[in-house]
Amino acid sequence: MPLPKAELHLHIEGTLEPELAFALAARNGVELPYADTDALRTAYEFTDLQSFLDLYYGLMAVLRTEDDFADLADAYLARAAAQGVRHAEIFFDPQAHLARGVAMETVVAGLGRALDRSEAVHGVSTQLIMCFLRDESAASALETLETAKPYLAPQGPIVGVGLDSAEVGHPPAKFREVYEAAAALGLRRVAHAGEEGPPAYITEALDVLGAERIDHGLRCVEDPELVARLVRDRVPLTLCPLSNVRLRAVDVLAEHPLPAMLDAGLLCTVNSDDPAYFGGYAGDNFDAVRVALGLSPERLRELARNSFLAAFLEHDEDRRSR
Ligand code: ES4
Ligand code: ZN
Repeated sequence: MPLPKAELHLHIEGTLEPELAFALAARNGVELPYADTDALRTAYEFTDLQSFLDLYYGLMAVLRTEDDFADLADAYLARAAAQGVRHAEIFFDPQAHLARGVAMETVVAGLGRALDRSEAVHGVSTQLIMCFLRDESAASALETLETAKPYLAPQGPIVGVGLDSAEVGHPPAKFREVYEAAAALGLRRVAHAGEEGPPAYITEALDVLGAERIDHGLRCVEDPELVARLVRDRVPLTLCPLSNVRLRAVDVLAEHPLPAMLDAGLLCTVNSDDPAYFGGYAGDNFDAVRVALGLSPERLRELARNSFLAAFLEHDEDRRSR
C-alpha cells in the first residue's frame, strides 16, 4: 500500500501521456510532428526548462474540447489514486489555451467535470490553481484573472493562483498587481521560484506576491538567511525530484539536497510536476528518493505528513480555533 499523500505541484497539462496525446490528436484531426508514441518519447531529451517547455506547449495542440480536458484530468486522477494520492491541488495554464483559441469555459468545465466526480470515483479530493505564464505580460495575467472570475471559488473550482513557465528574467515582482487582485478576491497564492532562478526570486515571491507556498524553491539552499526564514515561517516547498533531474537542476538524484533540506527543518513536500514528461507520478517520486537518497521510513512519513500540512485543506486546528 503506497503512503497516503497530497500532491501539491502538478501541472495537469504535464500529465498528457503520449498514448492519450495520439488518441486526442486522432479525435480532433490534429497532425502531430511525431510518427508514433515511441518517437514522441524519444523527443523527451530536455536539457533545461526552456527545451522542455517548447515540447510541452507544442503538444497542448491536441487539447481542444471539454471532453479532452475531462479525459486528461480523469486519467491523471486514476494514476494518482493508484499511487496513494488522496488530495490533489492541480495547476493549469489558462493562457496557453486561450492563445490557441480554446475558451476558459471549455478548459474549466472539462477539468471541473473530472474533478467533481473525483472523490466518488477515485477517492481523491481536488482543488484547481490557475497559473500565470511569467514570460507573458503582467497585463495579460490581469486579463486572464478577469476572464476567470466566473470560475473562482466558492462558486467555481479555482481556489488560487500560481506563477509558472520560463523563470529566469521574469522576476515575481512583475506580477505584484495581479497577485494583489487575487488576494482581494480571496484566492490562495503560490509561485514557482528558485527552480532555475536565483534565491532572490524566492524572497521576492514571499515579500511582493505574498506567496503562501513556494513551488520548487530548490535554490534556497544557496542562501542560509533565506533558509532560516523559510524554516521559521514554516513556508512549504513543493519539491519535484524527478523533474529536477530531467531539467538538470541537479545532476543526479543521489545528489538532490532533499535530505539536507529536511535536516535543516524546511517543510519539504515531494511532488511530480509534469509526470508524463519526467518519468513518474507522486508515488514514483517517493520511491525514487527513497532508493537514491536512502530515506528512512520515518523521513518518508514526514514527507507524506508535510504534504497534508502544506495543503490548502481545512485543518482540525483551524476548525477548533473558530
Ligand atoms: C513547469 Cl517544471 C516547470 N517549471 C515551470 N513552469 C512549468 N510549467 C509546467 N512545468
Ligand atoms: Zn512546476
